[in-house]
Amino acid sequence: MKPMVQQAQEAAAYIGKRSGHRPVIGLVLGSGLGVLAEEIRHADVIPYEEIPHFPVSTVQGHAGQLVLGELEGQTVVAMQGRFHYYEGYGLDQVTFPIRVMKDLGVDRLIVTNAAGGINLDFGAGDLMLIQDHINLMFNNPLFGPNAPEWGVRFPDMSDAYDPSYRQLARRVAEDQNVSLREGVYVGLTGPTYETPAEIRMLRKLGGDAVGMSTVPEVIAARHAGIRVLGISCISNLAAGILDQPLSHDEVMETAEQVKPRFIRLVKGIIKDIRSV
Ligand code: R1P
Repeated sequence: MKPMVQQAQEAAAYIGKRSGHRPVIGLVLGSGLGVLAEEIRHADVIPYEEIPHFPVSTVQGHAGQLVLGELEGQTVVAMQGRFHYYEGYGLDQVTFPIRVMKDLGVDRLIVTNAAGGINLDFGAGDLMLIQDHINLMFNNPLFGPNAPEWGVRFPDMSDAYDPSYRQLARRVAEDQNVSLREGVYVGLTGPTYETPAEIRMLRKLGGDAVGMSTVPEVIAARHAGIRVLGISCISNLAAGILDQPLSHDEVMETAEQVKPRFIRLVKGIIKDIRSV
């Protein structure tokens, strides 16, 4: 097998041939949130299976295609569908698209996800600005020999979620009169949802929301020197808070309701993200 660095270069070269857009902003769209990509103008859509070395999406609500084009005057590349560890991919594969984005010229990334609310003040349908994360996947996409072409051996994670971007997001939310929560995202492997006891533990550890993605992508992005903004859509309150079972259908339904607010907020952020 070819080294991942070369695989990413080949994937980026293929995308560069398929599209004339030269994106500088990357978007990872979470469960049910892929609809944002429909706002992209002059879009070139490339199904993942056509891109050399790219994994394919297997989860409902993740279309499995890259969308390149213009959004709010910026050239973007959006992942309409991401990869998760629980799908059986290694974290190097989960984060492969981030490497490809970097090779395409992306230096800013907006990651989004659907997450369960741990913080008892949160409600379903809230949007949460990710302040920081806790990696409870017991793995790291940087395990193994370091690729110096991609980044340093020991990346700093103290400001993984860019403070200036967070400030921008707060300002945009205020201008739009949208309530924006803020908190710590905890990344677990899934695919089971958490137990009530696990949720109590995560709350004690300082988590506000929980999900099965985002953390590896953000680690890879920071390794590559990409600045990151993260937004969680609180799709439900996590196990044990309300007396009801959790389901992916509910996650998708909430994403559907949040859609207009989510789209407006992210577009507002994209409009100004190059100026901060
Ligand atoms: C569970 O309903 C799924 O929704 C979230 C979880 O991580 C899990 O994959 O998806 P995203 O994180 O991709 O939004």
